[in-house]
Amino acid sequence: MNRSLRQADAQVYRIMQNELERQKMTLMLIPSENYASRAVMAAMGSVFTNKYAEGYPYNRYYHGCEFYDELEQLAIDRATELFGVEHANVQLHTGSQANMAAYYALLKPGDKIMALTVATGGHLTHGSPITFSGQFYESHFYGLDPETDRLNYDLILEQVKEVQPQLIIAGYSAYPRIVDFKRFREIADEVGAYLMADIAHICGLVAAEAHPTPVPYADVVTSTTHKTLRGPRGALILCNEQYAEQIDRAVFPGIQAGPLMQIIAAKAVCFKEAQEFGFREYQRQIIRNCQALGQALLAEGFTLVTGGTDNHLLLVDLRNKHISGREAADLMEAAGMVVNKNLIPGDPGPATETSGIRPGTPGLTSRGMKEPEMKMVGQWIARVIHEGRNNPEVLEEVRAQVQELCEAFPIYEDL
Ligand code: DSN
Repeated sequence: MNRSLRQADAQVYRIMQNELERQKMTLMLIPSENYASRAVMAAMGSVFTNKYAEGYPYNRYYHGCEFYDELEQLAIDRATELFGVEHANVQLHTGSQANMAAYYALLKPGDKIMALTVATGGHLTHGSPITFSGQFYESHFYGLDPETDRLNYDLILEQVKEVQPQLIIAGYSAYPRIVDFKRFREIADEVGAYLMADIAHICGLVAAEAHPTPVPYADVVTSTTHKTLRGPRGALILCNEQYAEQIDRAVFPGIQAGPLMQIIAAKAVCFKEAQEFGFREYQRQIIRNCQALGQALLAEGFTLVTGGTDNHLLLVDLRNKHISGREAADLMEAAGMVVNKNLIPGDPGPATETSGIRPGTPGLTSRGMKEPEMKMVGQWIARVIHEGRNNPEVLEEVRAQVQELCEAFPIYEDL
């Protein structure tokens, strides 16, 4: 029991060391990823993993929960303060479960939900027929404006009036522009629907007021905690007192049993970090970096969906480069730049191939990189996509430049 990981399991230790090296020496361009702080990781790997604490603070089904009550209440208090909301449930294991719990709290099976399709930037759990959300509920979708690829609120209102959903979902995995949650509230009110905001991607931006908050407008806000917020892999739900009991009951005992208290500890740490000096500036730099990366790609002849970005991600339409998103991402990975392939609006390709990539800047910004580095990264992406096919020397040259940059902006120096 007292052996170190290295002593107890040399294989897992070796794999972990390899992954650490990969993270150190490659550029994290996946917009939903980030580097959690050492403090967040320490809380995740702590004695809090050893205890069941089913229930909620000061109302548990297990004995011995004295410190778990204190811990979870601290996490809840920090979350409500950070987001300016009356209630937070911090027990959700994942973003998908947060969405499941929100639907379970507000809807009956067969009720109508309405969101953006996955193909245009929505999430699988927003009604895709291959998930519970499209099978337990009647899912409908609103579209983007075909001219601008942006949310067109007048068009959404028309579509919503036709469907008359019980729940409207505002929140996206690949939408590079500001979301007008106030306008969504007005649309929901027109048909008497609940409004759920899924802010998983923009959670850190919202916490830092670098993106307008949905809190005054949405009935329920769901989010992960590990993306722009830079906390542990997990999720939460925010709501006002009106829905607090419904939400808590839907989470436990509704869809989850034992909370991951070590993750709740790490969430408490990340909520504190998000209120510390520097976090607001970090979030603003993520956006500036993303805009600088977008400018660099535009200068290299790339097409950006909507022409640019207001947030932490870009959606690059590769059709004029005659390369699929999958192949571009493969080439970039070979050069040390890890990005998602991604469907673009109106994409003719399958999700496994796609016509786009979705680069983002939370990870690079956590390393301390700024606009000049974004310009270099944009030029490397262009070089790899323009010249990298069947050209291992180009990939090697760029990989060496990437590694030099990684060494200049280290992560986890003492690991
Ligand atoms: N996996 C998240 C993302 O990458 O956007 C969504 O679940």
